[in-house]
Amino acid sequence: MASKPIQALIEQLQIHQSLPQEYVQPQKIQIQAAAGGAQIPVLDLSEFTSSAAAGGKEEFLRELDQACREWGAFQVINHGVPKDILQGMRNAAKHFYDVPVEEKMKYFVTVFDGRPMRYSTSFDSSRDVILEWKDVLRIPAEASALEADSVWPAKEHLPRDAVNSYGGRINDFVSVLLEAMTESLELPAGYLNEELAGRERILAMNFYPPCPDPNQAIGLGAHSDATALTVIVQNQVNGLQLFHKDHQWVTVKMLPEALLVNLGDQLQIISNGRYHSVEHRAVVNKEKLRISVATLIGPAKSSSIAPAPQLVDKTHPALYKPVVFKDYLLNYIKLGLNTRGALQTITTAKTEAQN
Ligand SMILES: O=C(O)CCC(=O)C(=O)O
Repeated sequence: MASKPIQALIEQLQIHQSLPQEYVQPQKIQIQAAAGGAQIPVLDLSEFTSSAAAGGKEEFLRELDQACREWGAFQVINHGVPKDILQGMRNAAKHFYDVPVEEKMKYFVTVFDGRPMRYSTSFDSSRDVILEWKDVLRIPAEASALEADSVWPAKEHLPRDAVNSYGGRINDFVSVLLEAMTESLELPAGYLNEELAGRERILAMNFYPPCPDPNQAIGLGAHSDATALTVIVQNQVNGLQLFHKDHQWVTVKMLPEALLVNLGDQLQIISNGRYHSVEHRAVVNKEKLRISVATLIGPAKSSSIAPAPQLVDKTHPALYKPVVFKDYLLNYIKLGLNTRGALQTITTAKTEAQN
């Protein structure tokens, strides 16, 4: 059980220079990604949004479909979110990190109780036996001036305009992307945007400080996201790894102005397993602070999620039972960071027969 952020540990570590035992991962976790050149797909969204694009919409949809089936993740360029808004978000996250940790302790929580603002460490520091080398601030992705006082840190700790501008533009981007996915799945126009109407949008600012022994620690343990999709920007430091069945763990080499998209469990369910939620983790390093900002996008908590009827037939039986997103989330949190654990609880006998 961790009673303070890693940032608060660091001064002590400068004296001891060794990794506290509670952060040492078991030997069986292979921290290093396989060497080699595998790289996740890069998609140019302007091929979907602009009628003048050279590659053409069909080609974009084909690449999107392949990326969602094979990787469950991709980078997007020409996504429509201006560079200054991306940089504003990175700066806002760094601004929060630079606030003295004593001042931030008033936001720090160790319980995972669904409150809208959570500044914490590890995944669930009240239960994790081995801790992740990560502090995180989780807040709603957008907030009105009135709401912000209760669900965001104080203005002087987090620049609100920058976060709101980013949250709004990412939401627009997600609407376009969901429409493209709807087309690539050959679902009726608007299908995924309707499934995700009134969507949950959480912004997680992840802080991975330099670690005295990165080969023994992990920043974020392997998992797939409970949500529908996650959009990530980061500072210039890589560390996110994705699992691919042929290449094993692949370190994402993030293009500076790209958005990274990870598919989550809800898209795997809605697409009846045609698209898959990607298992991912974050590794740490000895020299540099890594900051990633993840926008986690899920259905409204009360939405019932099930495979799209258009994707279910005799040869493609429903692989998942319908589930209310709120119940799925509660189960996911109860199981802890556990790859596929929550998905397994809603798989049908057909899924088991296929595996
Ligand atoms: O740090 C990263 O790049 C991954 C973040 C992430 O997957 C998450 O916050 O859920």
